[in-house]
Amino acid sequence: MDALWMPFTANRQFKQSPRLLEKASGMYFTTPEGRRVLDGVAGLWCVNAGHGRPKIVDAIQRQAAEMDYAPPFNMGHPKAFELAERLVKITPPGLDKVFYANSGSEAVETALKMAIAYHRVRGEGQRTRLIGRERGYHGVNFGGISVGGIVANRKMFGQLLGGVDHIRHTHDLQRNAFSKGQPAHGAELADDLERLIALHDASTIAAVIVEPVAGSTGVLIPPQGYLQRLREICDKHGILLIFDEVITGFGRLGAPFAASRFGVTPDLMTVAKGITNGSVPMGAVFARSFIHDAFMSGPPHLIEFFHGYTYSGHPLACAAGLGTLDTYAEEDLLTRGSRLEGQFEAAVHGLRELPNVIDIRNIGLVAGIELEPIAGEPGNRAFSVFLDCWEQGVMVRTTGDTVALSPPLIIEPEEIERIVDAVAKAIRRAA
Ligand code: PXG
Ligand code: PLP
Repeated sequence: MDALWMPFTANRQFKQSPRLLEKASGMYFTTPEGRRVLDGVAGLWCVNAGHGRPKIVDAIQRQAAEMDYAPPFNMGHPKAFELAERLVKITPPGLDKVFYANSGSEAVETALKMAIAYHRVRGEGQRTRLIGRERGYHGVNFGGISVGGIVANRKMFGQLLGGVDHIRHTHDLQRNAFSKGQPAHGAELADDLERLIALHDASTIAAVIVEPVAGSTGVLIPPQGYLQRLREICDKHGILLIFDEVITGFGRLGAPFAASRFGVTPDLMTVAKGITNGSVPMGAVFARSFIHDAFMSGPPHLIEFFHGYTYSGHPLACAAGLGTLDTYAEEDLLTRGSRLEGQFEAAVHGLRELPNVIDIRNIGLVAGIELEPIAGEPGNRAFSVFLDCWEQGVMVRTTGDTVALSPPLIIEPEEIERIVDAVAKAIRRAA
C-alpha cells in the first residue's frame, strides 16, 4: 500500500486497517472479503442512480471501443453536443449554455474565470473581486479554496487568490436546531453581502458563489427566503450569482437542481458528480445566455474564452452522461427524492433523543446529524459512528462531528430504515 498517497485520508491510520471496496451494484458495495455494504452516501454524493447501472455501463463500453478520445479544441464529437442539448432541457430556464470540465473543482475554476472575464468583455474590467461564504466548499484548486470557507482546506496553502472576501455562514443552532427542511430563521444573513458591498463597492465585485445547500461542511440548509434575498442583492448591484450544485444537482433535493427546488436561478451553475452518476469524471458550468453572448462580440475567427481542458467533454464522460440522463429519466429519479422525503425526514428526526445529538437537518434525500464533539477531540465522535456503521455493513460519511447521509435516489424505504438504524446503534455506542 506504500506507493499510494491517499486524498483527504489519514493515510497511516487507513493503512493499518484498510477499508477496501471491490465491487458495486445497485445500493451495495462488496468488499474483497465478500461483505456487502449498504451505500448511504451515493459513494461520495455522486452515484445518484445507484451502482453499475446497465445503460451507463453499456454506453461507456461501446464508446471506449468506438472512439477513445477526441481533441476538444477546434474539434468536436457528436455526443458532446448531444449531451449539452439534453442537459439544458433539464436545467432551470435561462441556463442554456454548457461548458465542460472534469470535476467539481475544475467546474468551479471555470465559473470563477468566466465571471471575471464576462465583466471584462463588457468593459467592466475592474469587477474582479469574488465573494464566497464561510464554511463553503468549492473543491480544492486555488480559486475554489480561496472562495471556500473551510479553514483546514485553506490554512496550509499560502496567500491564495487576492481580492476575495466571504459572507457569513447560515448555521445557527440556537434558533434553528432540529428544523425540518428549510429553517425559519436567517434570511437576513444574506444582507451580509450588503456589508461587503459597502466595504468594497459593487463596482469591484464580479460574482458571489455559494452552495445552495452546503454539503461538505455538514449539510447546511438555506434559511427560508435566504437565497431569494441573495439573488435580489446581486441583481441590484450587477453582481453575478453562482450556485455550486456539485452535490445538490441531479435530484439530490427531490428536484433536478437546487435552483429548481428553491425557485432561484443563478447566472452560473457548477455541477459534477451526478452528471455521469460518478462513473466517469466530468464537471460542467451552466451559463445564462447573456453571459455566453457577451463573449461572442469580437472578430469571429478569434477564440472567445481562453480556457479549456485536454479532457473537456471527453467521449467516455459524454457517453456516460447520456446513459445517466436516460437512467434518471426512465426511473423519474430527478424527482424521486421528493416522494421519499417525508419518510426519510421522519426516520432521521427519529434520532433526536439519542445521546449527544445536537441537531438534525434534512432536505430531499440529504441529511446531517450533528453530534456534540468529545471535549478536545473534534471529529472523533462522528468518526467512531462512521467506523461502527462500516462494521454493521452501512457506509455513511462524516464531516467534523456531523454524520451525513445522501443515499442513491433509488433507495427503498426499508433501506432508509436500515441505514438510520445502524446510525442509531452507532450513536448509542459512541456515547
Ligand atoms: N463544489 C462542491 C459544492 C462540492 O461538494 C466540489 C465542488 C469539488 O468537486 P470535485 O469533483 O473536484 O471533488 C465538491 C465536491 C465531503 C466531500 O467530504 C465532498 C466533495 C468532495 C470530496 C469530499 O463531503 N464535494
Ligand atoms: N501541464 C502541461 C505541461 C500541459 O501540457 C497541460 C495540457 O496540455 C496541462 C498541464 C493541463 O492539463 P489538462 O488539460 O489535462 O488540465
